[in-house]
Amino acid sequence: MTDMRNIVILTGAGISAESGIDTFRDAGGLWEQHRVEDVATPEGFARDPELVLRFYDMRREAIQTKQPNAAHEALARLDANWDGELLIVTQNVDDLHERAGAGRVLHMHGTHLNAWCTACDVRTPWTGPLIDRPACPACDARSLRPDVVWFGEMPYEMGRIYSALRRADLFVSIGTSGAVYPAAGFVEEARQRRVRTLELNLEASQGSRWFHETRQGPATKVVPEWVD
Ligand code: BV8
Repeated sequence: MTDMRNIVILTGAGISAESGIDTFRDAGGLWEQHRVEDVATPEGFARDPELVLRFYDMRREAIQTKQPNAAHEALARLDANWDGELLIVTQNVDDLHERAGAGRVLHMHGTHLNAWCTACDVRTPWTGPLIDRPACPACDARSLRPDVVWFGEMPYEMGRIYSALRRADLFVSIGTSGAVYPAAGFVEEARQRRVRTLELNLEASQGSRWFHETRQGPATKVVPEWVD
Protein backbone atom coordinates (compact mmCIF):
# COMPACT_ATOMS: atom_id res chain seq x y z
CA MET A 1 0.00 0.00 0.00
CA THR A 2 3.08 2.24 -0.01
CA ASP A 3 1.97 4.34 -3.00
CA MET A 4 -1.58 4.71 -1.72
CA ARG A 5 -2.44 7.98 0.02
CA ASN A 6 -6.23 8.06 0.32
CA ILE A 7 -8.25 4.96 1.16
CA VAL A 8 -12.02 4.37 1.25
CA ILE A 9 -13.12 1.14 2.94
CA LEU A 10 -16.72 -0.14 2.62
CA THR A 11 -17.81 -2.71 5.20
CA GLY A 12 -20.93 -4.87 5.40
CA ALA A 13 -22.47 -7.46 7.72
CA GLY A 14 -19.72 -9.98 6.90
CA ILE A 15 -17.12 -8.06 8.92
CA SER A 16 -19.27 -8.53 12.05
CA ALA A 17 -20.27 -12.15 11.34
CA GLU A 18 -17.42 -13.64 13.40
CA SER A 19 -18.45 -11.42 16.30
CA GLY A 20 -21.72 -13.36 16.32
CA ILE A 21 -23.92 -10.74 14.61
CA ASP A 22 -26.15 -12.35 11.97
CA THR A 23 -25.65 -11.30 8.38
CA PHE A 24 -28.74 -10.66 6.30
CA ARG A 25 -28.39 -13.72 4.18
CA ASP A 26 -27.52 -16.44 6.66
CA ALA A 27 -29.42 -15.09 9.65
CA GLY A 28 -31.65 -17.29 11.75
CA GLY A 29 -34.78 -16.45 13.78
CA LEU A 30 -36.91 -13.41 12.92
CA TRP A 31 -34.91 -12.74 9.73
CA GLU A 32 -36.12 -15.96 8.17
CA GLN A 33 -39.77 -15.13 8.90
CA HIS A 34 -39.56 -11.69 7.30
CA ARG A 35 -37.78 -10.46 4.16
CA VAL A 36 -35.54 -7.54 5.12
CA GLU A 37 -37.32 -5.42 2.53
CA ASP A 38 -40.62 -6.02 4.39
CA VAL A 39 -39.27 -5.13 7.80
CA ALA A 40 -36.61 -2.53 6.88
CA THR A 41 -38.97 -0.19 5.00
CA PRO A 42 -41.14 2.84 5.97
CA GLU A 43 -44.14 0.95 4.54
CA GLY A 44 -43.39 -2.03 6.79
CA PHE A 45 -43.13 0.32 9.77
CA ALA A 46 -46.44 2.02 8.89
CA ARG A 47 -48.10 -1.37 8.39
CA ASP A 48 -46.91 -3.00 11.60
CA PRO A 49 -44.84 -0.67 13.84
CA GLU A 50 -44.76 -3.17 16.72
CA LEU A 51 -43.20 -5.88 14.53
CA VAL A 52 -40.51 -3.49 13.29
CA LEU A 53 -39.80 -2.03 16.75
CA ARG A 54 -39.51 -5.55 18.22
CA PHE A 55 -37.22 -6.55 15.36
CA TYR A 56 -34.85 -3.66 16.00
CA ASP A 57 -35.06 -3.98 19.79
CA MET A 58 -33.97 -7.60 19.39
CA ARG A 59 -31.07 -6.67 17.13
CA ARG A 60 -29.99 -3.75 19.37
CA GLU A 61 -29.99 -6.04 22.38
CA ALA A 62 -27.99 -8.69 20.50
CA ILE A 63 -25.40 -6.17 19.26
CA GLN A 64 -24.78 -4.93 22.81
CA THR A 65 -23.63 -8.41 23.86
CA LYS A 66 -21.10 -8.75 21.02
CA GLN A 67 -17.43 -7.75 20.80
CA PRO A 68 -15.29 -6.45 17.94
CA ASN A 69 -13.23 -9.12 16.17
CA ALA A 70 -9.72 -9.20 14.69
CA ALA A 71 -10.97 -7.61 11.46
CA HIS A 72 -12.43 -4.56 13.26
CA GLU A 73 -9.22 -4.34 15.31
CA ALA A 74 -7.01 -4.46 12.21
CA LEU A 75 -8.97 -1.60 10.60
CA ALA A 76 -8.69 0.37 13.85
CA ARG A 77 -4.89 -0.09 13.76
CA LEU A 78 -4.83 1.07 10.15
CA ASP A 79 -6.95 4.10 11.05
CA ALA A 80 -4.64 5.00 13.93
CA ASN A 81 -1.45 4.68 11.88
CA TRP A 82 -2.51 5.92 8.45
CA ASP A 83 -1.39 9.52 7.83
CA GLY A 84 -3.24 9.83 4.53
CA GLU A 85 -7.01 10.17 4.17
CA LEU A 86 -8.96 7.15 5.34
CA LEU A 87 -12.72 6.67 5.62
CA ILE A 88 -14.47 3.52 6.81
CA VAL A 89 -17.97 3.68 5.27
CA THR A 90 -20.02 1.01 6.99
CA GLN A 91 -23.43 -0.30 5.99
CA ASN A 92 -23.68 -1.86 9.44
CA VAL A 93 -25.73 -0.36 12.25
CA ASP A 94 -23.51 -2.00 14.88
CA ASP A 95 -20.77 0.03 16.61
CA LEU A 96 -18.01 -2.59 16.53
CA HIS A 97 -15.69 -0.41 14.41
CA GLU A 98 -15.85 2.31 17.04
CA ARG A 99 -15.52 -0.13 19.93
CA ALA A 100 -12.39 -1.53 18.27
CA GLY A 101 -10.99 2.02 18.33
CA ALA A 102 -11.59 3.24 14.78
CA GLY A 103 -12.30 6.96 14.57
CA ARG A 104 -12.89 7.72 10.90
CA VAL A 105 -16.18 5.78 10.58
CA LEU A 106 -19.31 6.82 8.66
CA HIS A 107 -22.58 4.90 9.17
CA MET A 108 -24.30 5.34 5.81
CA HIS A 109 -27.28 3.26 6.94
CA GLY A 110 -27.56 4.72 10.43
CA THR A 111 -26.76 3.22 13.80
CA HIS A 112 -28.49 1.12 16.46
CA LEU A 113 -27.21 3.58 19.08
CA ASN A 114 -29.68 6.35 18.18
CA ALA A 115 -33.44 6.77 18.08
CA TRP A 116 -35.04 9.17 15.62
CA CYS A 117 -38.17 11.11 16.55
CA THR A 118 -40.64 11.27 13.66
CA ALA A 119 -42.40 14.20 15.36
CA CYS A 120 -39.47 16.62 15.88
CA ASP A 121 -36.84 14.92 13.67
CA VAL A 122 -34.27 14.98 16.51
CA ARG A 123 -31.93 11.97 16.86
CA THR A 124 -30.89 11.04 20.38
CA PRO A 125 -28.59 8.31 21.76
CA TRP A 126 -30.80 5.38 22.70
CA THR A 127 -29.90 1.92 23.93
CA GLY A 128 -33.20 0.81 25.51
CA PRO A 129 -36.20 -0.86 23.83
CA LEU A 130 -38.49 1.23 21.61
CA ILE A 131 -41.42 -1.18 21.75
CA ASP A 132 -42.72 0.56 24.91
CA ARG A 133 -43.08 3.78 22.89
CA PRO A 134 -40.91 5.90 25.22
CA ALA A 135 -41.24 9.71 25.06
CA CYS A 136 -38.81 11.61 22.84
CA PRO A 137 -36.29 13.38 25.13
CA ALA A 138 -36.51 16.48 22.91
CA CYS A 139 -40.27 16.92 22.36
CA ASP A 140 -41.92 14.34 24.60
CA ALA A 141 -43.89 12.82 21.71
CA ARG A 142 -44.12 9.03 21.69
CA SER A 143 -42.77 8.92 18.12
CA LEU A 144 -39.35 7.28 18.28
CA ARG A 145 -38.14 4.95 15.53
CA PRO A 146 -34.74 3.30 15.01
CA ASP A 147 -32.21 5.70 13.42
CA VAL A 148 -31.49 3.32 10.56
CA VAL A 149 -31.89 3.91 6.82
CA TRP A 150 -34.64 1.69 5.42
CA PHE A 151 -35.17 0.69 1.80
CA GLY A 152 -36.45 3.68 -0.16
CA GLU A 153 -34.79 6.13 2.26
CA MET A 154 -31.72 8.20 1.42
CA PRO A 155 -28.52 6.91 3.05
CA TYR A 156 -26.60 9.38 5.23
CA GLU A 157 -23.74 11.64 4.03
CA MET A 158 -23.72 10.54 0.40
CA GLY A 159 -21.96 13.78 -0.63
CA ARG A 160 -19.13 13.11 1.81
CA ILE A 161 -18.81 9.53 0.56
CA TYR A 162 -18.64 10.46 -3.11
CA SER A 163 -16.09 13.19 -2.48
CA ALA A 164 -13.93 10.69 -0.55
CA LEU A 165 -14.26 8.25 -3.48
CA ARG A 166 -13.18 11.01 -5.88
CA ARG A 167 -9.98 11.55 -3.86
CA ALA A 168 -9.28 7.87 -3.22
CA ASP A 169 -6.31 5.91 -4.54
CA LEU A 170 -7.65 2.64 -3.11
CA PHE A 171 -11.19 1.31 -2.55
CA VAL A 172 -11.53 -1.79 -0.36
CA SER A 173 -14.84 -3.65 0.11
CA ILE A 174 -15.06 -5.99 3.11
CA GLY A 175 -17.85 -8.45 4.01
CA THR A 176 -20.65 -7.27 1.77
CA SER A 177 -22.74 -9.10 -0.80
CA GLY A 178 -22.98 -6.10 -3.10
CA ALA A 179 -26.76 -6.55 -3.10
CA VAL A 180 -27.89 -3.11 -2.00
CA TYR A 181 -27.44 0.27 -3.67
CA PRO A 182 -26.02 2.87 -3.61
CA ALA A 183 -23.27 1.08 -1.59
CA ALA A 184 -23.02 -1.69 -4.18
CA GLY A 185 -22.27 0.93 -6.83
CA PHE A 186 -19.22 2.45 -5.09
CA VAL A 187 -16.83 0.00 -6.75
CA GLU A 188 -18.07 1.00 -10.21
CA GLU A 189 -17.63 4.65 -9.24
CA ALA A 190 -14.09 3.83 -8.15
CA ARG A 191 -13.30 1.90 -11.34
CA GLN A 192 -14.48 4.78 -13.50
CA ARG A 193 -11.99 7.01 -11.70
CA ARG A 194 -9.19 4.48 -12.15
CA VAL A 195 -9.01 3.86 -8.39
CA ARG A 196 -7.42 0.57 -7.34
CA THR A 197 -10.11 -1.79 -6.02
CA LEU A 198 -9.77 -4.75 -3.64
CA GLU A 199 -12.49 -7.07 -2.27
CA LEU A 200 -12.01 -9.03 0.96
CA ASN A 201 -14.96 -11.40 1.41
CA LEU A 202 -15.80 -14.93 2.49
CA GLU A 203 -16.97 -15.77 -1.02
CA ALA A 204 -17.52 -14.16 -4.40
CA SER A 205 -20.08 -11.34 -4.21
CA GLN A 206 -22.42 -9.77 -6.75
CA GLY A 207 -19.78 -7.16 -7.46
CA SER A 208 -16.63 -9.31 -7.52
CA ARG A 209 -16.15 -8.84 -11.25
CA TRP A 210 -15.58 -5.10 -10.71
CA PHE A 211 -12.57 -5.56 -8.45
CA HIS A 212 -8.92 -5.58 -9.62
CA GLU A 213 -8.22 -8.09 -6.86
CA THR A 214 -10.45 -10.28 -4.67
CA ARG A 215 -9.19 -12.26 -1.66
CA GLN A 216 -11.59 -14.84 -0.24
CA GLY A 217 -11.68 -15.99 3.35
CA PRO A 218 -13.08 -15.05 6.76
CA ALA A 219 -12.61 -11.36 7.61
CA THR A 220 -10.64 -12.17 10.78
CA LYS A 221 -8.02 -13.79 8.50
CA VAL A 222 -7.99 -11.76 5.27
CA VAL A 223 -8.34 -8.28 6.82
CA PRO A 224 -5.38 -8.49 9.26
CA GLU A 225 -3.33 -10.11 6.47
CA TRP A 226 -4.08 -7.12 4.25
CA VAL A 227 -3.58 -4.48 6.96
CA ASP A 228 -0.47 -5.90 8.55
C1 BV8 B 1 -32.00 4.43 -1.83
C2 BV8 B 1 -29.99 -0.74 7.44
C3 BV8 B 1 -32.80 6.31 -2.99
C4 BV8 B 1 -31.12 -1.30 8.20
C5 BV8 B 1 -30.08 -1.55 5.14
C6 BV8 B 1 -33.42 -1.87 -8.11
C7 BV8 B 1 -32.11 -1.75 -8.55
C8 BV8 B 1 -31.18 -1.02 -7.82
C9 BV8 B 1 -31.54 -0.42 -6.62
C10 BV8 B 1 -32.82 -0.56 -6.18
C11 BV8 B 1 -33.77 -1.26 -6.92
N1 BV8 B 1 -34.94 -1.22 -6.23
C12 BV8 B 1 -34.76 -0.49 -5.10
C13 BV8 B 1 -33.49 -0.09 -5.08
C14 BV8 B 1 -32.86 0.74 -4.06
C15 BV8 B 1 -32.56 -0.10 -2.82
C16 BV8 B 1 -31.81 -1.38 -3.18
O1 BV8 B 1 -30.62 -1.34 -3.44
N2 BV8 B 1 -32.55 -2.51 -3.15
C17 BV8 B 1 -31.93 -3.78 -3.43
C18 BV8 B 1 -32.67 -4.87 -2.63
C19 BV8 B 1 -31.99 -4.03 -4.94
N3 BV8 B 1 -31.74 0.73 -1.99
C20 BV8 B 1 -32.31 1.61 -1.17
O2 BV8 B 1 -33.49 1.73 -1.00
C21 BV8 B 1 -31.35 2.58 -0.46
N4 BV8 B 1 -31.85 3.91 -0.63
O3 BV8 B 1 -31.74 3.87 -2.86
O4 BV8 B 1 -32.51 5.68 -1.76
C22 BV8 B 1 -33.41 7.61 -2.69
C23 BV8 B 1 -33.19 8.64 -3.59
C24 BV8 B 1 -33.76 9.86 -3.34
C25 BV8 B 1 -34.52 10.04 -2.18
C26 BV8 B 1 -34.72 9.00 -1.29
C27 BV8 B 1 -34.16 7.77 -1.54
C28 BV8 B 1 -31.26 2.32 1.02
C29 BV8 B 1 -30.81 0.91 1.30
C30 BV8 B 1 -30.50 0.76 2.78
C31 BV8 B 1 -31.32 -0.35 3.41
N5 BV8 B 1 -30.87 -0.56 4.78
N6 BV8 B 1 -29.60 -1.67 6.40
C32 BV8 B 1 -30.73 -2.51 8.97
O5 BV8 B 1 -29.53 -2.82 9.10
O6 BV8 B 1 -31.65 -3.16 9.45
S1 BV8 B 1 -29.63 -2.67 3.98
C33 BV8 B 1 -28.67 -3.93 4.59
O7 BV8 B 1 -28.51 -4.94 3.61
C34 BV8 B 1 -27.24 -3.55 4.87
O8 BV8 B 1 -27.12 -2.28 5.46
C35 BV8 B 1 -26.53 -3.66 3.57
O9 BV8 B 1 -26.55 -2.42 2.88
C36 BV8 B 1 -27.41 -4.61 2.80
C37 BV8 B 1 -26.66 -5.87 2.37
O10 BV8 B 1 -26.12 -6.38 3.49
P1 BV8 B 1 -24.59 -6.84 3.60
O11 BV8 B 1 -23.98 -5.95 4.61
O12 BV8 B 1 -23.90 -6.93 2.29
O13 BV8 B 1 -24.85 -8.26 4.19
P2 BV8 B 1 -25.28 -9.57 3.39
O14 BV8 B 1 -25.85 -10.52 4.42
O15 BV8 B 1 -26.10 -9.23 2.20
O16 BV8 B 1 -23.88 -10.13 2.88
C38 BV8 B 1 -22.90 -10.49 3.82
C39 BV8 B 1 -21.63 -10.73 3.06
O17 BV8 B 1 -20.61 -11.05 3.98
C40 BV8 B 1 -21.73 -11.91 2.09
O18 BV8 B 1 -21.11 -11.53 0.87
C41 BV8 B 1 -20.94 -13.00 2.79
O19 BV8 B 1 -20.26 -13.83 1.87
C42 BV8 B 1 -19.95 -12.21 3.59
N7 BV8 B 1 -19.50 -12.87 4.82
C43 BV8 B 1 -20.24 -13.66 5.67
N8 BV8 B 1 -19.46 -14.06 6.68
C44 BV8 B 1 -18.23 -13.51 6.48
C45 BV8 B 1 -18.25 -12.76 5.29
N9 BV8 B 1 -17.18 -12.12 4.82
C46 BV8 B 1 -16.04 -12.20 5.54
N10 BV8 B 1 -15.94 -12.90 6.69
C47 BV8 B 1 -16.99 -13.57 7.18
N11 BV8 B 1 -16.87 -14.28 8.32
